[in-house]
Amino acid sequence: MSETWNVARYLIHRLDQLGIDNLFGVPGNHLGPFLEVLAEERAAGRTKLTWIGTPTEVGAGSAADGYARIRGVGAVAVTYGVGAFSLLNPIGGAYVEEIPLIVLNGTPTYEQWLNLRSIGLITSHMSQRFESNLDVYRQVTADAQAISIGGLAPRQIDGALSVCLSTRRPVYLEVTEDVFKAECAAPQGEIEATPRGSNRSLLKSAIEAAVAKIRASRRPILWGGEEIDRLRLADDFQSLVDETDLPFCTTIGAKSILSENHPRFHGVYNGKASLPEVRRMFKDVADLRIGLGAWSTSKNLGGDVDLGEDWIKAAHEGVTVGSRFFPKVQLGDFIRGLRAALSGPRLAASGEDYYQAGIGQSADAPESRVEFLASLSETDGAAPDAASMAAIAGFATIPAMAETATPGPPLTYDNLFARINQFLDEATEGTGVGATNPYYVVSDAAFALLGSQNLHRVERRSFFAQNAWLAIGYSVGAVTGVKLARPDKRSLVFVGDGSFQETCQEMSSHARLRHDTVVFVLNNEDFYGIEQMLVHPCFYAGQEPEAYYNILHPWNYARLAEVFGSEKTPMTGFDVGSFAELEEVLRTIADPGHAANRGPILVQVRLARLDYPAAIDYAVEEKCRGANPR
Ligand SMILES: Cc1ncc(C[n+]2csc(CCOP(=O)(O)OP(=O)(O)O)c2C)c(N)n1
Repeated sequence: MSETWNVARYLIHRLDQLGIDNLFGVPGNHLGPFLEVLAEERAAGRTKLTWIGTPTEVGAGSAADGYARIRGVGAVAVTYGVGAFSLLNPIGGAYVEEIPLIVLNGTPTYEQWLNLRSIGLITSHMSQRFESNLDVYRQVTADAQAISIGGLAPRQIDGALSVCLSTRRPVYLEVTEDVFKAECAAPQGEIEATPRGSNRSLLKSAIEAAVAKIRASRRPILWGGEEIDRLRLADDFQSLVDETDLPFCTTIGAKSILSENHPRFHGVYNGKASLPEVRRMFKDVADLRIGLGAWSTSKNLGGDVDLGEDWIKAAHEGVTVGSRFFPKVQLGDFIRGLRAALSGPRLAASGEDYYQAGIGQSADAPESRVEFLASLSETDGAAPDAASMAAIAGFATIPAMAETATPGPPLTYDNLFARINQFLDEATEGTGVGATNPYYVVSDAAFALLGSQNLHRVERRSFFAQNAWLAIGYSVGAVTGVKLARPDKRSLVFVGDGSFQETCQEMSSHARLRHDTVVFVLNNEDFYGIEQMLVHPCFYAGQEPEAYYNILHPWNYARLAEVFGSEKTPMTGFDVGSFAELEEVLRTIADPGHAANRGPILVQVRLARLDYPAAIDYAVEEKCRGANPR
């Protein structure tokens, strides 16, 4: 290995060590020297790092975010000012959603800064505020460093990367253009997350308080959240479930942390937007809710709150038991502590029912788990299986298609997602928690998210949405990173028409990279539906007109395939206006021999402006007098 190190090479080496194979971005002259060194390093066989140029910085940031959600960490590089400010939105999202990203920003040279200071000369993309980029990124990163001296770069880079891994949040490195090739010391060792331990006595107190509350309850339920995903605690969570036999829901943000075939899984709890059966169990049947790594966000709570004596919550390195708070407790320690405390030898040895074995032995007569489960389901007392979950979701309403090609009933959000659910299930191989499915689902915000939240995902970590930050259009860029991180899976994206208009050009990356991603553009007659629902829901009860600002310019979405595709990099567009056309497209997608599957597919699905997913019925019912409940 060559002995000479410079700042760019140092950084590339560190990205390699972190397992980052793809660097997303949009170039600019200030980034030029870095990209030259990258080419040299690749030519010398010293790095696998591959540059993935995307049409926009928002797309690059979203792709890096999607990549990092799967691989654990991602990176994005842009140019000063114009690029960096465009990238701000996805980095804000990664900050809020705790996605570790490394942002590299190439800045003007030292000489150019001196020119600005001495004679006021503004080089392209500079602002008069010397620290404008740095200051802005300090708001959305865990560490922000300006590197202008080669000799100091190793310390600044390593420090920031270590913060990135330890806090699971983005970090920002700006490097002056002329310093990328400046000499620096060789890297030492590897960068690792600093382990964060719990305070032993607070951990013990938190577990004791939680166990006492659980034992005093009769019907506790777990609520697995996003930190189980971010901290890779799925195995610990599953052990807790298996050994205690407690039922669990997840947040939308943690959807598919465990296989949704798990017998104790009871659906995605999202407040009033949950399936009625899920909400009934979570809110009415269960008498204690135990949030593990679940964040208090509006999309996780759908109009509800998670406060009170009937809640235990562990998140953000602390535990709340009713009104008591225990800081400095790590989620992993807490989950493992609960498991040890709740699954004593009595349970394991006797194989006895969880409730009969102690928990629930309050002053009241204990209720057996069988009774508890029976109360969850009117039928046989068992946890709902995939079919009954689908039925609960309204997924039983899939119209039966006649053999002959009739257009079928009008497409709606609910029957569309019912059919997609069936389509996904048809592709599943195997049963139980070991089942596999070839598809990865990425949902955008708005009605798409409400529709896709109950899709049945049999594999762990096979669904995500940017469900706290909720920048519309995120999914179309993010899925570029998903496919690069999980080439073995085929991604399905669900995105509203307004959201798609934000980032549609990111589909050109899908075509360029010959990804087989399928993007379903849900076109409710050129309309920002959720905005209408949030501000003036009574439009949906026929009581007021649509707001002018929610009306979009109509596009011919399917024809974007002609714009982004080429002979070498094909892309196919479909326009689906009926159930029969949907069937035809699904048959095409499932046919590996079909030419359309050589590249990405865009499916415009035409829905009515007045339609919306049943999950948000409650908004119309609560706010519009006399509205007909469906
Ligand atoms: C980047 C960004 N800009 C604006 C918003 C505000 N916003 C939230 S949802 C929405 C409309 C989404 O419309 P569409 O994609 O057509 O989906 P629908 O609501 O019809 O399901 C808007 C504008 C946002 N969340 N993100």
